Amino acid sequence: MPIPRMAKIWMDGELVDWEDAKIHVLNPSLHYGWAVFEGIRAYATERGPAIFQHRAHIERMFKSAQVLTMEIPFSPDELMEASRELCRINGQESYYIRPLAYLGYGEMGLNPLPSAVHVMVAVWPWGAYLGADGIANGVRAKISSWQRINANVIPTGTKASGVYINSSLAKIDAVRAGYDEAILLNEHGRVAEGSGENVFVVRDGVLVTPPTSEGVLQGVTRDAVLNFARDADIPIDEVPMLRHDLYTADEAFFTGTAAEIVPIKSVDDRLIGPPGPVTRQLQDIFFSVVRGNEPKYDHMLDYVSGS
Ligand code: PPE
Repeated sequence: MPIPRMAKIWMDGELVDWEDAKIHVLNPSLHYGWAVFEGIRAYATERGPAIFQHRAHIERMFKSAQVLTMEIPFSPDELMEASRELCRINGQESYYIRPLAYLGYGEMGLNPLPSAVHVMVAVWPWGAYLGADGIANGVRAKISSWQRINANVIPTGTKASGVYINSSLAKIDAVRAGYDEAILLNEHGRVAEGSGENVFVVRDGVLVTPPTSEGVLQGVTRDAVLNFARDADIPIDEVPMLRHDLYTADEAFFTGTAAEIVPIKSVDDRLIGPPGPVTRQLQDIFFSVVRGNEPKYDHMLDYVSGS
């Protein structure tokens, strides 16, 4: 996905011109994948761009940093203000927001502790992650031969950069085989998640998703969807899932910040079907909330104008 060039990037408290936001090639985070990040979206609303579940994302980033023993030299409020500021000055209606905490240049070797921690935040418009047609009509998923990392390999609730080698290996295989997205199984052979999404099925009217103890990221979108479902009296079951549960689902979908809510129309060529009523209902609620059209859920939005 080519990144459109914006005016400014935030680096350690300074607004830097887009093309000057550079680091040294001997940066240890580049060599060892030792960094933590978030993916956040700001949506166009009548009151200007609004960031969905901003604090939840930033809090997760601090938890990721805590696990990696990285001390982020800014407060959550400072990082949130950095994102709001970038959304205000880069002149777009909607954005993907990417904060990253990484190590500084100076040390090399596998002990990250002597390296200073730096933070950058960048924003740019990012359209439908799995395509507009994917959101409308569903995507074809393939179960990966790559196993999802387990919590004793790298903590799975941690959005660490290096973890994404696992996701990317799965993504490559799925795309090369002609599918849109991969679904990874955990070390027990049960369903974990997509390369960058949580996965849900609907079975006999019940919304089912694996619990985080299955080694999946506690997705902010996943939490929001569970919340919307609860409020809409859709029964929920967070239980381990087998691939059989995917193949025989009444409905299935992915959730993620980049992906949003994407129906899954088939898994390993077993047809699930066009987007079903529960998927549609949850998509409708989600897109209405993020566009600022649901007063009940307005607390989930951080309006960058501050009003
Ligand atoms: N699982 C994984 C492995 C994952 O990377 C994400 C987000 C999710 C689940 C959903 O989490 P949430 O966004 O909080 O609902 N993936 C991010 C990175 C995607 C990328 O290609 O980069 C994202 O969606 O921003």
